[in-house]
Amino acid sequence: MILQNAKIYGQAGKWDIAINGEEIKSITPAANNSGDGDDNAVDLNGKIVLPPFVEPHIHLDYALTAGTPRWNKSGSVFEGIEIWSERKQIVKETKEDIKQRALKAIKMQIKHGIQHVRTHVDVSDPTLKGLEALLEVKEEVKPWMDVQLVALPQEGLYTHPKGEELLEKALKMGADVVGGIPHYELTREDGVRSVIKALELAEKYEKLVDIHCDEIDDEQSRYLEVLAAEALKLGIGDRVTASHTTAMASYNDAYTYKLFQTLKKANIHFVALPKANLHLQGRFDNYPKRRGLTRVKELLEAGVNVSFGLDSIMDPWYPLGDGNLIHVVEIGLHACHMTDYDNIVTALELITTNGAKTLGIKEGYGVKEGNKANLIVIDTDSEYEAIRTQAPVIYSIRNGEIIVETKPAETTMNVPF
Ligand code: 17E
Ligand code: FE2
Repeated sequence: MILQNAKIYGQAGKWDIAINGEEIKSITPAANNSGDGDDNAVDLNGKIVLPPFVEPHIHLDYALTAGTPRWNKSGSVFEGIEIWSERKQIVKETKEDIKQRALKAIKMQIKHGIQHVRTHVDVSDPTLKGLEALLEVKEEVKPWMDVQLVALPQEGLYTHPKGEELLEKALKMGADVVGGIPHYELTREDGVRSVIKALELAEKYEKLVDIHCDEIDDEQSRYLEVLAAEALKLGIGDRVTASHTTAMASYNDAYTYKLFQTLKKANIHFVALPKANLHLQGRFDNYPKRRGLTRVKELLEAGVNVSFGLDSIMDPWYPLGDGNLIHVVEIGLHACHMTDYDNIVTALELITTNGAKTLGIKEGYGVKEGNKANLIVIDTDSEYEAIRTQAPVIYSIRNGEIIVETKPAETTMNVPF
């Protein structure tokens, strides 16, 4: 197959991308007749090619459960946790039921050009059937999606009586990443212990770490400093992610200045979830209401890696969501005051290269000769318009095969101008 007249995201000019089997064979300046005689030549007419989107933070075991057994009335993180806990008692799902929901959600993500996903999985359920389901899903979807599993002690590592035992079991079963939720533990001390424990387990089992960290509008919630400092001391920052960190939006600037000195040295990754946290945070504020998003712009300016994720597809925390990450980027740029030209034209890095770094995808990611032919095409020839129009993914190519093709909507207008 040859993709003719492609624009490569962030690069000038037009290119012909020749794909041989599963590999990108060559990328050469566009020539008018390069595809002659090749039935598999696709003229992209300057449309943008990128590496596949990376979803660095979703909860696939929760997907498509919103409203059962009840809707989240307060819209808060904490009511979400309560509802999920109730649901586990009331709705007796089998492993197969969980798999079916996760597969439906993954299909939505594939449709939107995602080929790499990190999903958190609740390991507070003593049967660990959610993890069993997702371990099977991970294998089954391999031809279309790379899946990383985070063992998340959703009901607390020390708050849940069996939290620690279940987390360790989940890691032995094959979870790739150690999770945590320190702001949900009963005391600050338990929260600190849970972060330290997560890092210890990551070292012991050679796993990555991704903590739900400070997902609360409490300016006193300071587990991020513990996570960053411990990762720095252990020298494993590149394997550690702080997710949500919404409390950072409420920290005072003097403290934040000091915190940033640690973050710059620690080299940990951040995931912000703009749609989910705009919805979940500020729920206990009267006016003025906080946005509840971490300091994305400032982190990026400090050279810290940040990616964007969706968090939820219709679950007790968030009632909407369909897997579309360009939409997350568009909203996130607004929410983080990043709607300046430079941030708009580089914004898709938030859901491509930055996410890939977070997941630890070291090799073979990117539109480059010799890499796997895993790439997507979006329906625009401009980085700026990609955001403004939220350009749809028109092709997703995996191992040299087109796995998604979308025909853009066609509109006829009967107006005189
Ligand atoms: N669990 C949690 O603690 N926070 C969230 N935002 C979601 C699940 C979706
Ligand atoms: Fe989350």
